[in-house]
Parts: sequence; structure tokens; C-alpha cells
Amino acid sequence: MSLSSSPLLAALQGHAGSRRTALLDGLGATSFEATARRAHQLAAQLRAAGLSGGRVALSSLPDRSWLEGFWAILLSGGTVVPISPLHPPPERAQLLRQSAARAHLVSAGLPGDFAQGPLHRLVFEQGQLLHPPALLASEPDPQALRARGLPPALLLFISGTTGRPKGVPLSHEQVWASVDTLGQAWEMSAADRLLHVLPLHHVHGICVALLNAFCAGACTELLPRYEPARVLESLGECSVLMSVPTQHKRLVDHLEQLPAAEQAEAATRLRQLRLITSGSAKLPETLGRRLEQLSGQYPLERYGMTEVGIVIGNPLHGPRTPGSCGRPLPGCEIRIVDESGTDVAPGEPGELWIRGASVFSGYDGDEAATRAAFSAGFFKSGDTAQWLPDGFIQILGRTSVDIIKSGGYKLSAVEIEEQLGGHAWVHDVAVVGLPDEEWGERAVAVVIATAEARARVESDPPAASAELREWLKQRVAGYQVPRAVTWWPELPRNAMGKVQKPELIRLLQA
Ligand code: MCA
Ligand code: AMP
Repeated sequence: MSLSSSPLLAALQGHAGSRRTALLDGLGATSFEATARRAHQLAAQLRAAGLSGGRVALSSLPDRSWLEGFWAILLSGGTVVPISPLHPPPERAQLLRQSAARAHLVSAGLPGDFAQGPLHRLVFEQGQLLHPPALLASEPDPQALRARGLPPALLLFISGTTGRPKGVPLSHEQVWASVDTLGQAWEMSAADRLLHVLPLHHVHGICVALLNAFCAGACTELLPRYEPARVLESLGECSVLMSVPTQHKRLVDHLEQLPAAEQAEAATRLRQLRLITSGSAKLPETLGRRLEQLSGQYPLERYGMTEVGIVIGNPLHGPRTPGSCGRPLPGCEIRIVDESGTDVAPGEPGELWIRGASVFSGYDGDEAATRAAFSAGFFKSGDTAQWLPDGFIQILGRTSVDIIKSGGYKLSAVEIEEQLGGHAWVHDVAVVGLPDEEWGERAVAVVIATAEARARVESDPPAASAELREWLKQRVAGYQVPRAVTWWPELPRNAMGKVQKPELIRLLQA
């Protein structure tokens, strides 16, 4: 595939002449035409710097610069590696190294010292590099570039069951398959306005929300952070809201405590939405019902993963099944299988397997992980599920106790344990997820202090916990920091010495 045959870039091109508003952010409105024009300008500068065909990291606040930078990297023939400002410097540096990006495109809206790291930093504003560099990378050979074909559109990082995040490359066709399937299933069109409240380093915020709306010619209103009052203010003019369950809960909690007249006014705004979706984590039925009470619709719950895009969804029209993430979307094949890989009967739990055009081809530079993730052409999700009547699917949980879903973010217990293990007070540590009304699951770290630190920890355990959390916050994004750190004399282990996490969870809940 070449640049000219990318369906994603065709969508950009298709809207390039449109003066309609593509994006509303803190700076006001910007059109599809301006977005495309600035992206082309910036792409020309990236090419001039020799970056065609390479991986380029992108960091921006959630505003027009993110979108312009994204399209510019694709137009220059490169791969976008979104690096979130939510990651503190050491984590950013690690992701940049692991991504093998050739440069770091940084919006001028970020602080001046942002991304002082291992890579060449290219600061940009309004489709222009502020200091266009001389050639950074050797001029790529056009013939070699053509022979290699188009590199992935996106490289995203996810936490797994090992101590290191995995890179998930997604090709132009894979991203497009996801965007197009959802665009059709949800009837996204130029008449829509999406209220965008999701971070821009995951499939949900990038593909399901932003690209879905943009490629359909819809307007997107980007909010810099999730504040229920601000969400309600913006709702009046919007037609679509996509959220994770934690955000729905915050909105409903906020609405329900408003005085009656204000609540009625806010509910009117919610009722103007033609579509409210929920995903990234299980939507508790009681929460769905509370939102339905206020908005007049049970949220459309759908299921996806970074590696596969969105592959299961409730219907746009017709009854949605509470507690279920829906039926396989068009073009997506789903199997639910037992340990031998045999399909289970409806009502029986098994592992969810996925095949389809949006499924990725393998982890970045990790053949062993890729081999382990596929079987008979299907991606093995690691989620336990069951078939319900009428072809609906219910997600029952994760097969690995080391994966925690907190507020829609996937957290790796192993990654957090490895980080905490680097603190001088930590002799041993286990991180687990406990059920939580606000976060779905909340991460809790159980720590055994070193002999040297024991007296200090025992004199004031809450202060020691706060200090450990603060220390970790300098190293990983705030959402990865366990909500609680508790100090124990020992961890439950089996005869082989392995920590018994189910037992630990039971003890923590007792
Ligand atoms: C923030 N904090 C969290 C989380 N988010 N802690 C645990 N889990 C979290 N998810 C921490 C903050 O660091 C802070 O810590 C404290 O909680 C309060 O933060 P607050 O300001 O209230 O939170 P926020 O910044 O408003 O964030 C809450 C959020 C956010 C908006 C719900 O978590 C979020 O954007 N979640 C969406 C994640 C997402 O898009 N996932 C998609 C991946 P302290 O008090 O210590 O300072 S899944 C995907 O892409 C697939 C394809 C799919 O199916 O969609
Ligand atoms: P991520 O790897 O961050 O893309 O997260 C993907 C994971 O989110 C899936 O493997 C599921 O565990 C979870 N997930 C996404 N949507 C849903 C849903 N509707 N119900 C339950 N879990 C979900």
C-alpha cells in the first residue's frame, strides 16, 4: 500500500475543501480545510527533515495541534507514536526509547521543558515547525520506501502481563476498518457534533472518537479535562457523547445532586444527544439505568481492545441489552472457546477470540508475544466471556489477575510492582485490583518493608504510603499509581513461593 491508496488519508482529502468546523477547542473553531492545509505544511517540513517513512512521536494538549500533528505525520509517510503529557519524564523517555521514534513532534502549547529527552524535539504551532532543522535523518531512498510499503499509521503502547509495555502497531487499513465500521454502525455524519472527553493516547480517544467523527465530516468539541459541570455546559449543541463508565458515574452523581430545576435543565441537554456510548470497561447495569433515567437512553455499550479496535457493540436502533457489550460488529468474527480452543455452548464461560480487518498483525518487535497471542488466525483477548441469547455477548472478566482495569485504563500489576520494587523501603510488593464503584477496579499495593525501613514505616504507615505514592508519581502516570498502599508483614504464598493473588484479594476485602 502507498500513501495515495490510504483510506485514512483519502478521508482527510475528502474533507480538505470543507469550510465547516472540524474542531472546537480552547482557541475556538477550526475548519476541515485549515486542518488539512496545516497538516500538509507540517508534513512538507517533516519530509524536508528526512523523516518520511519513520516513526515520529507526537505530544500535544488535547487540541487542534494534536490533530494537525497526527495528519502531518501520516502525510509524510510516517507512523504516529502518541506520547501523553500525562506521563512523567522518566516514563516518557522510556516510551520514546522503546518506540524507536526518530524525532519528537511537540506542540508549542506544552511547557518549554517538555520532552527534553533522548530524541530531537521539533516544536510546532499552526502547522509550522518553529525551528525547522537541517536534515535530521539521512534522506530515505524513495525506491526503498516504496518497496517497504506504507508503515503503520499508529504505534500505541499497552500494559501487559510483563514488566514492560508492549507496542501495538496499527496499519492504515486496520485503523480505517475500525473507524469505518463504527462510523456506519453509529451513523456518524456531518450533522453530528461529538463531545470528546477522552485521552489521546489510546484507541478509544483517537480512533473510536476523534477519527470516527473527523472521517464522517462531523464536528468534534475537545474538552481539556473531564469535569461534569463543563460536560453539561457543552452538551446543549452536541449529538454524541462517548465515555468510560467512570466518567458516566461522575456525570450521573453530579446531575443527581443538582437542585430539581437545574437537574431538569441538564437532563434536557442529555436528552438531546442522539447517542451515548460506553466502553473500555464494563458498564454496571445500575449505572446504565441511572443514566437512562436522566438521558432517556440506555448507553450503547461496546467492546474493544487496542489490538483489535471495536469489534462488538449493542445496536444503535432497537433494544440494547444491559450487562452485555452487544453482538459482533459487521466484518468481525468472534469465538468463545475453552482451554482446548473448542467453541463453548451459550451460557458457558470461555476466552473471547477475535478475527477481522481491524485486528493488528503482531506486537512491535516481539515475535514470541505475537505467537502467543494468536491461534488459528484469531487474536486471543485474555477476556472471559459468554454467549447470551440472540447472539449477544457478556464480558465476565479477565483471565489474568495481573491486568487491572481502572477508570478505563489497563494497568499492569507487574509493571507497577517492578517500579515500586526500586524504592529503598520496599522489600517485596504485590499489586492487585479490587472491585470499586468509581474506578471499576482500583489498584492496591501490599508492601513488605525492608528491615532498615521497618521502624520508620511502622511509626507512621499512612505517611509512608503517601511518600511511596508520591515517589511513584514521579515515575509513572498518575492513573497507574495504586489508589492505596498498605504495609503487611508478609504476603500469602503457595508452596512454590508464588504470591497467591486471589487469596490476597480475599484478605484485602475481608
Ligand atoms: C486518574 N486517576 C486515576 C485514574 N485517572 N487513578 C486510577 N485510575 C484512573 N483511571 C488519579 C489521578 O492521577 C489523581 O491521583 C486522582 O486519580 C484523581 O484524578 P482526577 O482528576 O479525578 O481524574 P481525571 O484526570 O479526571 O481522570 C479520570 C478519568 C480518566 C477521566 C476517568 O481516568 C480517563 O480519562 N480515563 C479514560 C481512559 C481511556 O480512555 N481508556 C481507553 C483505553 P492523585 O489523587 O493521587 O493525584 S481502552 C481502549 O482504548 C479500548 C479500545 C476500548 O475498549 O475503548
Ligand atoms: P486496552 O487494552 O486498554 O485497549 O483495553 C482493552 C480491554 O478493555 C479489554 O480487553 C477488556 O478487558 C476491556 N473492555 C473494553 N470494553 C469493555 C466492555 N464493554 N466491557 C468490559 N470490558 C471491556
